Amino acid sequence: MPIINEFAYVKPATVAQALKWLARYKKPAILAGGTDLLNSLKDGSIKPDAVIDIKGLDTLHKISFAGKRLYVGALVTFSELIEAEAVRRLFPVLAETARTIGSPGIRNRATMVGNICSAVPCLDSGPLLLAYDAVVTTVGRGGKREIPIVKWFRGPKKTSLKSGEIVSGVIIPLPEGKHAGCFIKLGRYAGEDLAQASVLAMALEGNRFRVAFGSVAPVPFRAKGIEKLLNGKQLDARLFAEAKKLVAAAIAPITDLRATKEYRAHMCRVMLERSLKAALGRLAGGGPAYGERLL
Ligand SMILES: Cc1cc2nc3c(=O)[nH]c(=O)nc-3n(C[C@@H](O)[C@@H](O)[C@H](O)COP(=O)(O)OP(=O)(O)OC[C@H]3O[C@@H](n4cnc5c(N)ncnc54)[C@H](O)[C@@H]3O)c2cc1C
Repeated sequence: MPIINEFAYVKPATVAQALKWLARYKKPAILAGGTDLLNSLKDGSIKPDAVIDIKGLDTLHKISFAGKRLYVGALVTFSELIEAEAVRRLFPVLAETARTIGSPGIRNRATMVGNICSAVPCLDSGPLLLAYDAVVTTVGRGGKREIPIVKWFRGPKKTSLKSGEIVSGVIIPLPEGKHAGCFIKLGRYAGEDLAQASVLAMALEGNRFRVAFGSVAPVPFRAKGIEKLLNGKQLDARLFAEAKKLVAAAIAPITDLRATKEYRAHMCRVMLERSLKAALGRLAGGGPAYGERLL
């Protein structure tokens, strides 16, 4: 499918220059890896008057770990996240999540920041960043902002980014004490498929839990009711059954070409129990290994 809409193409060398270009056009679009943007340009769902290619902004292309916070710059791809030493050592569930995205070709181009800027309900970074209480950092001509991820997603394809701003990166705080996570994604087949539903469970020392869902509501979200039920308790068969009963009220799935809402709801219950058990197993130093298929 060709791109038939005309637009200016600019490639700034600095963030300041990018902000200047952003202010100059009425409907600018930022281009990072292009894995979503190019499709939107081709199908005409967006018609920008300028495409601002930020790939030359080296300051946005860094991963660092300091002060118990992982910083992921806007140009860091999923492949780079999987390879990063701090991610492998301290955030294995981040690598587990990143490995489920698209294919190696997509992961080599697609950025985590582009993923949260596209903000489709099935984005895989959503549950992960919510479970970590991540913070989105932006820069605009009015200055810098830090937006808690819980306030970032405003609806399908809607975020808290203001006009004239660029996302500079994401801060992912390392939780206090020992913790382990598990991401399970339901897809129609192995390969390049978007999530029909996804769950990220995190177990922290002291019987504390974080649970986030994706693809079963207009935006990814933390299931606070389920967390409240589980926190402070030893999980047993009765508690798993009670937690699964809360799933229906927590999610709002739809029926679309990828799945029925009934199937999504059923599988969310299955994935909730499996992800919690896997997170607890990992916290205890056992398996299943990160990346092992649990569906
Ligand atoms: C075949 C295929 C398979 C896929 N599989 C998955 C999958 O399994 N799971 C999944 O979650 N996603 C999947 N995706 C989507 C995923 O590739 C994208 O969401 C990707 O992460 C977006 O990053 P990007 O760098 O390519 O962004 P781009 O396409 O360049 O941009 C995406 C959007 O974000 C905006 N944007 C980008 N960077 C910034 C910034 N720094 N500041 C402000 N706005 C910005 C752009 O203007 C655009 O609106 C798939 C895509 C394809 C084509």
